[in-house]
Amino acid sequence: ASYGPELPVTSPLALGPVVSPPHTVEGFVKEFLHELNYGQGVALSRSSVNDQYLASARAVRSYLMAQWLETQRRQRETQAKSVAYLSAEYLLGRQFDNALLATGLTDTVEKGLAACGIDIDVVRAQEIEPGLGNGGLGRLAACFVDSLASMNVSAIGYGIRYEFGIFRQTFVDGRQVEQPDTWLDLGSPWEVAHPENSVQVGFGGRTETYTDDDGVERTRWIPDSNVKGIPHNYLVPGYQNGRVNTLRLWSAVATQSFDLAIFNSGDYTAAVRAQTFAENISKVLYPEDSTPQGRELRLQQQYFFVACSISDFLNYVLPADFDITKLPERIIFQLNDTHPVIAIPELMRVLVDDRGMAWDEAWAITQQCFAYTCHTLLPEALEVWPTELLGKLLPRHLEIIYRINDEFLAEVRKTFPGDELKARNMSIIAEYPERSVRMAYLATVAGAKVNGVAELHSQLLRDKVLPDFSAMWPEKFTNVTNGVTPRRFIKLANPLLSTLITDTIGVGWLNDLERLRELEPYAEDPEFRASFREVKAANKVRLRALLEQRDGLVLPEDAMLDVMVKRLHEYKRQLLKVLHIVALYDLVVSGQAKIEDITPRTFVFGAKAAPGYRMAKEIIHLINRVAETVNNDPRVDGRLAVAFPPNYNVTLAETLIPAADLSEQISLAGKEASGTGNMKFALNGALTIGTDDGANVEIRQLVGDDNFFLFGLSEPQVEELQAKGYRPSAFYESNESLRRAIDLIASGAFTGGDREAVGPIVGDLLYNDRFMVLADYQSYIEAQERVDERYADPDAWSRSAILNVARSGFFSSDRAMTDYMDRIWHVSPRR
Ligand code: B1N
Repeated sequence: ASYGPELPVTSPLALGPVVSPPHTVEGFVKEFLHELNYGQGVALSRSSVNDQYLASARAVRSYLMAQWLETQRRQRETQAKSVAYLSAEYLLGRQFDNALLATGLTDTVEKGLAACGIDIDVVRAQEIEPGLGNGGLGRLAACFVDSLASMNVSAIGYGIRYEFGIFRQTFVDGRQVEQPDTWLDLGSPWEVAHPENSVQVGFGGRTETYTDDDGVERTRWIPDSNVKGIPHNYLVPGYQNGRVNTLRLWSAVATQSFDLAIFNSGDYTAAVRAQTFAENISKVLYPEDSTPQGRELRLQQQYFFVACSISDFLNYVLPADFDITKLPERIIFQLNDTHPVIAIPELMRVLVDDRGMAWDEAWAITQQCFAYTCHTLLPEALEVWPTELLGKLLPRHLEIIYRINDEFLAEVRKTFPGDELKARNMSIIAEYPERSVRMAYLATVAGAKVNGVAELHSQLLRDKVLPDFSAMWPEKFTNVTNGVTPRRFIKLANPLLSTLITDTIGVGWLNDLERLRELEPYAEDPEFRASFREVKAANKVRLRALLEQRDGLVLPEDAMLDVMVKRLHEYKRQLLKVLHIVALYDLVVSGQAKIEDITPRTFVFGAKAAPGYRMAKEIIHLINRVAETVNNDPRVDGRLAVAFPPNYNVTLAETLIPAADLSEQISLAGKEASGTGNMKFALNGALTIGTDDGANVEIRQLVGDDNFFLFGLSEPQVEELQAKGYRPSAFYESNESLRRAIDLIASGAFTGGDREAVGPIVGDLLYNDRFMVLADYQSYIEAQERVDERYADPDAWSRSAILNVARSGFFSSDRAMTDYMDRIWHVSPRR
């Protein structure tokens, strides 16, 4: 309540003075009832929970609006250099609590609603999270915009307002069935549409050359269809600092001119179909994580949102009289993976064709305006677009790409004279298996900087993915290790831990997360350890209640909570986790171990599979079958339990992560670019069992070897084993526990005797095993034994857990933003 303008804010942007409602209970109630009565058009006594949610959200939003207008006004005044984050995904999570936290209104709103006879928790639960992303990459974008606002950096996020976000996962007989995510159905109180600021985007058609009035030969693109992009503004509030940035998401609709031509031809149904073409573009998020399919609609989405965004920035955000040659002084476009890379030829087209700039000047500007972040190492995840498809959809862009490539290859030939193989390897255009554009190469050639997302990843990116480019331009390459926002993933997700931290080290750590270091001495304090354990226990109670109410799952009490939540991918190795569970189960049912000697553990999985990823779906089925068998076997007596709540999302993560004891980060070394869930667990006091992969490496270095359970091959060892010829069956034959576990699965013990149901998984493990599950099995089991030993000593465990929290401040996304500002963007926070 001590925060925010109590007095009217006058803004020349507004039609009149902008008045923030008073930050008092009465002030909120008045605003709330106004929204309920005049916005929703219902009386309090007759209002539904949804009415109450929408009215509360709009009331809270009105507090942010005054600050948003003020932020805009200041930005116009200072014309400071801004960051434009271009991302096809933003996995935002629920907005309500985040807005309350940012404005400092949590208590006020709770009291105000209570005064109206409304329980704030019921209102909270009504919000459907905007799931406009697949996983880590989309969530990272959401953390970054949060940090930029919280650090008072002038920034704007651009993306797509998908009508359907990531699918809702259900299980039918243990198999994944996808349901559409109808997140907009009950209204979306956090967005403001501005159809009057819509942008027109072309597709298809042809190019032609002509001579302009000055006698200069020019090119123009004549598209054969147009689509209109409508901006939807989302407010991105900084944490109690008065700044509210913008996230601008585009939705596609048909244009008048598009329809008209066809209407005039008298073909009414064709005109209606054209409408569908346009509206399909922002219809649905592609549910592929890490292995994008090269579909035409995906390229349409990519071009659509970057063309809208560039046009918006140049024509609406910049002042009308802006000198376009100064563009690099005003903007840096950060490309979130290759999805927005078509922005590079688009900016060239706008500068050269639309604004009449000379090619060389336009290219020099473009090269300063983009930077590229790579998020993967998997070769199948590097986007390439067949030139046939790209040229049909964006003929002018393909010409521009060819010219960029010609000039680039001339430079390559100068740098490496006589090395024609080098030129072919580095070409932006691949010739095999079909002629296509390598988007990562285009981004590297055009970008001022290229970064990976963890130390190991950036090193492998330089050495393995783009070695010729890093030899040519070593200074272009840098690392920025990912981070997560402590506002959402500590303060909101773990209020009890937050209170304990504040009681111990005082306020101020939420936007200065290195201060968690001050907790280190308390790792030795028995009283603090006890309080820390109480927090964990309470978070488990909260999780049990949620899973029971959400999914009808009843978790045992008093067990170690062992959690693996992330997209389902073979490289992430959920199967290794399954083998561990099956091996423990086998010990019990075969009588090799007494059930009393097994550490009680509850295994929790959360994972969506891409709908077309067959093996991933088989693995989901297997997990569910193992869960059913283990949970219902009386010999196990509930000491081992497996829970797989469907539809893992940001909202579930916020309750699950704070309850976890053990964090599973078990990808094959060299495959997980970074991981960000790993950071959230460490910050919430879980210990990690993990490979030397992605950001795990840095987590272990920071928290200390003694407080991290490392196992498995290192990346060089993986390479070595690959080179000498990996034979998974050799591991199967020589390891009894492993053999028994695989045999048990293969026998149909978990699938009601059906051996065929597990055939693909077993066959792949024994004869292919691309991600070396069997090679790392023994090491994993031994590490799990060390986990059990440590867990048996609650004080030793708590000590390690506390040290994980104290030493993980580095993983704040605020730090990541500082690194981007220093190494890539060369912008600084506003005062
Ligand atoms: O990006 C995260 C990393 O922490 C993860 O390690 C990485 O796997 C993830 C195509 C992707 N890489 N690539 C994608 C997502 C959607 C899509 O259509 C690729 N996601 C990642 C943040 O750096």
